[in-house]
Formats: sequence, structure tokens, C-alpha cells
Amino acid sequence: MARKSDSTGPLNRYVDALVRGEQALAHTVIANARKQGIGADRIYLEVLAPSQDRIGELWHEGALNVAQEHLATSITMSVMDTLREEMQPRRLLGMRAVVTPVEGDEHVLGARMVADFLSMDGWEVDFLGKGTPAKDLVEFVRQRDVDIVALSCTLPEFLPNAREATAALGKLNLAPKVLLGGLAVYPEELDVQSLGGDAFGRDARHAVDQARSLVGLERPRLSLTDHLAAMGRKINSIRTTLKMTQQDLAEASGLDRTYISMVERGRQNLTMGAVVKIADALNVPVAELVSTEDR
Ligand code: B12
Repeated sequence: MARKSDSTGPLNRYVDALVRGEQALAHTVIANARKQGIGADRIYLEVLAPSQDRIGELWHEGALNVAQEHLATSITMSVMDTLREEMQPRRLLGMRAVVTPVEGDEHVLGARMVADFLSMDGWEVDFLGKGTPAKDLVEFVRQRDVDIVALSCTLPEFLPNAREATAALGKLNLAPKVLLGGLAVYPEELDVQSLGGDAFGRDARHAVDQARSLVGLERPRLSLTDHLAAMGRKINSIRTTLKMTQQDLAEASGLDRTYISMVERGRQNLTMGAVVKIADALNVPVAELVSTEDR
């Protein structure tokens, strides 16, 4: 499966670090991408996820052995641990989710991504790690007030386990909604309803949208203040990476230094003309500054 990747530079550097088995280098590549203003969500979806695909291909071609593939996955897990520490949930939604691969499935990274995206969105999340047997999952859910169970299934041979889990969860008095995803669960190839789930998610970002719609929450909307604060942080991050002072940026954009300072603090409602001038001065596309996907 080809995943979308706009962050080709960091992706190539990151895969290179994984292939060489250099954990510190992998962390540095990601830290640099963060300094360039690439949000944790894009790092997950455009660097870490496709890097695992590349590692899988290299392993398949015999260019990497099992030990190297294991190391690559463990490095990516440690990078995710670091990113998780930095994540600021939008605001708590008062919703609880349980995320787990289905019984037997040892592929945890995708499920972990879904868990982290839900946390970033403000859900309280219990991530159960490796595949959980249906009866234990049901027992766990019964003891808590769970709104959503997100089940990940990578191998088609474990789809019956997904079906068993959804059936058992459906029998609970206060049955949670069940969201399905993972490489084995593709609507084009499979009738997701036949697995007993309530919805399907393509990737971790889509998982959040689907989870919200299952519990009747609207998609997250950012206020103008949030947009201005995000843009200010982005401009500050790109400027400092380029080792420019606020005065340098003011001169390069033809704007006043105090105006730049206000913008970076999220206190200035910029005109479109000012956004274009700042983007040109920083040599980035306008879309890079106004994107609201990054946190
Ligand atoms: C790392 C890896 C492993 C590791 C996993 C370690 C770990 N801690 O996770 C280990 C070594 C254990 C492993 C084992 C096996 N693996 Co493996 N593995 C991989 C590899 C290289 C990367 C997986 C990964 O991390 N992907 C990155 C994540 C982010 O992607 P993702 O899981 O797809 O998740 C995204 C979406 O699918 C979605 N998503 C995922 N879960 C959910 C859940 C919900 C609710 C939602 C909404 C969305 C969602 O969101 C995620 C992020 O956007 C893949 C190659 C590949 N192309 O994926 C093979 C791969 C998945 N493995 C494969 C195989 C065959 C196996 C083994 C059978 C090999 C063997 N002969 O032993 C065993 C099975 C073990 C088992 N019982 O599960 C095949 C599966 C083919 C298939 N579909 O049948 C693949 C595709 C390799 C290949 N090309 O052949 N593997």
C-alpha cells in the first residue's frame, strides 16, 4: 500500500537512519523535522508509517534481515514515545477509548498511532499493547465506561478474531461502538459490516474523524485564536531554524519588527498580503504557514 508522503526529505533521511540501525540519528532527523514546523501528526503519517512500509519492502527483498527489521520497529516505537511526551491534547472530550490489536496480532505500531491520535484529540485512551483475547477485552470494557473500542487487524487470518471480539462486545449492556482498521481491513476487499464493526478508519487521522462521528461529536474546529497561535508558532520555528532574527524577517518581508513579534505570539490577525510576504521571506509555500493539521 502506498501511503501519502509530502515529507520526502525527512522520510528518506529517517529510513536511512533505520537501515543503519542508528537510533540517535533517527531521533535527530525527527527533532529537525519538528523544528521545521512539521507537526507530530504529519510525522506519524508521512514519515513513520511510510518508513515502516519501506522497512517491510527491504526485508521482503532480503536487503534487511529480521534483526534489522526488529531494530527499525523498536527505534520507531522509541521515537513515538518521545513525540507522545510533547503532545498537548486539544482539550479533554470526556470520552474514553480502548485500542488494541485483535487476538494473535503482533503488529502494534498502527494501533499505537491510532491511540496517540485519539489522545491528541482529547480522548482518554487505554492502549492494550499486543492482541487481546475477546473475553478479556470484554471484561476490561465492562469494568470501565468505554465509548469506543478501536480494533486493529493486520493479518487476514486474524479477521475471525475481530469478528469474535465485535460479537462479544455487542452483547454488553452498554455496548461501546467498535471502530475497525489495519492492513487486513479494507472496505474495497471486505464487507466491514460482516465483521460486526460500526465504522472503518483508513489511517490514524481518519480514525479520529470516525470515532467522533460514532459518538456524535463534530469534527474538531479551531477558533481564530487557535489558528493565529498555530501560525505564530510555525513562523517562529521556521525563522529560528533559518537562524534569522525577527529584524531579519522584518526586513526580508518589508514588515515592521513589532508586527512580526505580535504575529509570532499569535496576537496579530494577519492580512493575506502579510502572510504572502512572510511566506516569501521564509521561502516556504503559503499553505505551510496556514495549515491547521500541525500541532
Ligand atoms: C514491523 C512488522 C512486523 C513486526 C511487528 C512488530 C510490532 N511491534 O508491531 C513483527 C516482526 C512482529 C511482524 C510479524 C509478522 N508479520 Co509483519 N510486518 C511488519 C511491517 C514491516 C511493518 C508494520 C508496521 O509497523 N506498519 C506501520 C503502521 C503505522 O501501519 P499500519 O499497521 O497499517 O497502521 C496504519 C493503518 O493501517 C491504520 N490502522 C491500523 N490499525 C488501526 C486500527 C483502527 C481502529 C483504525 C481505524 C485504523 C488503524 O492506521 C495506522 C496509521 O495510520 C509490515 C510491512 C508493512 N507494509 O506494513 C509487515 C507485514 C504487516 N507483516 C506481514 C507478515 C506476513 C508477518 C508475519 C506473518 C511474518 C512471519 N512469517 O512470521 C508475522 C505475523 C506475526 C503476528 N502473529 O502478528 C505482512 C502481512 C501481509 C498480509 N496482510 O497478509 C506484511 C505486510 C509484510 C509483507 N509485505 O509481507 N511483522
